[in-house]
Amino acid sequence: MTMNEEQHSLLLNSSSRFIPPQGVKLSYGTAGFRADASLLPSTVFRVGILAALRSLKTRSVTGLMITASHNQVSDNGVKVADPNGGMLSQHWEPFADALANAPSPQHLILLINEFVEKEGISMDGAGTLEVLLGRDTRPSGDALLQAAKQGVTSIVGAVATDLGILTTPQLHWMVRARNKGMKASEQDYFEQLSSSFRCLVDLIPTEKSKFNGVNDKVVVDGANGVGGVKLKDLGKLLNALAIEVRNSSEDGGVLNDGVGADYVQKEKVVPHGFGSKDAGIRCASLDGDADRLVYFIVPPESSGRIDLVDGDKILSLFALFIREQLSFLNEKEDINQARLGVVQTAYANGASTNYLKQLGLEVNFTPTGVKYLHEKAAEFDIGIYFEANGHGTVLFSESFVGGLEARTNKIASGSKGSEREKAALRLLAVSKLINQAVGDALSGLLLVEVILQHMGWSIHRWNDLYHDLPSRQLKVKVADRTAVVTTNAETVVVSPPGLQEAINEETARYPQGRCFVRPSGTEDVVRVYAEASTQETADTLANSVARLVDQFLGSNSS
Ligand code: 16G
Ligand code: MG
Repeated sequence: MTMNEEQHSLLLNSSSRFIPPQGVKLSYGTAGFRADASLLPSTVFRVGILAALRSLKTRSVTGLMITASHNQVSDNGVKVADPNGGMLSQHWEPFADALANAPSPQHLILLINEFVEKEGISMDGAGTLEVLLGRDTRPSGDALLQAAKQGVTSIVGAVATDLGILTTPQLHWMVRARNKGMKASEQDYFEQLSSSFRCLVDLIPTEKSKFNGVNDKVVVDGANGVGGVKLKDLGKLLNALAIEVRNSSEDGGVLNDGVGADYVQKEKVVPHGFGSKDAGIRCASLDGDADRLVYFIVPPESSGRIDLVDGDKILSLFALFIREQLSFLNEKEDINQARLGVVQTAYANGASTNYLKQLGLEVNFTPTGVKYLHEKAAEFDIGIYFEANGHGTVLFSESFVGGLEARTNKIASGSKGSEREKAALRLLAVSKLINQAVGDALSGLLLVEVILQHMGWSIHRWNDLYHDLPSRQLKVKVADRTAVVTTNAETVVVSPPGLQEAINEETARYPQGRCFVRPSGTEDVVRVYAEASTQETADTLANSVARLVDQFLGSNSS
């Protein structure tokens, strides 16, 4: 089933215009290819081919996003959105790696022929064959998007639809919507988010409708990326919420430079544009492509430090709200015991896990990376997943949403239903508000905001749900990070032998000590995470374990 003459010459022609840089090996990694933008044209071109083949295989629309998220502005990256709006199917990742690294057009064509045969893809150009393309605000984005277009259209019959500048979650949302036959434009995205937000506001219990927040405005750091601009557009559709956007990329700041969710979460300091004048008010930070969200508080006399309200706390807030709605629903066991599950990674603060368990929730752990958390969360009727870094969402199963729809259809709109009916309406609105394809800072922000209004809570009240254990993260440069192999959602090292025993021995010396190491999926380092009862002991534990990692794998070891 090899390709015909037309296809062969089309690929040969186009790929000879995109020769890969010498001596660079790229890997699809945790979430797509990332590198200095100057190295990427051939990779992006080839990912265009990949996305078109994925569309051909699934007979559905796929997506291709050009972004390097929270990385510096000179970097860029590319990833594929699968037909369901999620990440590229993991069993295609090795093919993505092979494609990106094929040294010549001839090798590339050979690889495609082999793969197409193995996957039983017929290259007949029939049926849906469309790839939606999006990019963030990076200056290299436009040229790379053109390369992606050429890659897509190197497959006979494939159409590349350029959607211009989007957040990553918007593109994923659109791919999902298209394949479900739903309205899928950016305007549709804004309308769905704003109307479900309004619906949730209308369902706020009257006794709580007077918001007790210290300040009824949320101030958002847009990382000088795409998120701030989009949030301004979305904000125009919301009456019940005042959003002030700073670092929106329109005021000349540099993308991810001293701003954004990654910076705020890792450094725990105020981003550029924020300071003591913001003491006590509700602040939030997006990352460069708006798929991460964290909140923070500038304490009085902060000297630059912040109180971080991270992904774990967002998860806890969502879990609390959803659990409350489910308890109303289940009162008469009408919708039978919906299965609610939460998913975290080892980076979740131990205090958050304890809190969630105390609520009686089932807490699951997966390795780092959205694709793993998402997959696990999809096993539940309602699955809430978050990484501490602010990446997460709430997934609703189709059958559960079907049940809610059947129940809420009976309720005349505008009528004052029972608590149970309102709970069903609220859950349905949440399922429409929060992005079902992937973690989305904009929809996450709206859900946080409306839940705070619903509860009548300030950010301080929310932040007081539990107190984080002090923690420390370090990175260690080693000769070969792939020598570290882990199991149990990255909490246990199985190789090199002896390292885990040494970590256990060290950790046991610290009250409330917890520590793990793992190879990064995005950087050439081994990461160390430590938690303990005080900041000082967390720091000491992290440093001691970093030394152990160095002893076992140090740059000088063979
Ligand atoms: C990527 C992942 C993020 C993960 C991070 C870990 C996606 C969309 N993004 O940014 O979820 O937390 O990698 O990086 O999956 P690390 O492996 O370098 O620690
Ligand atoms: Mg991101």
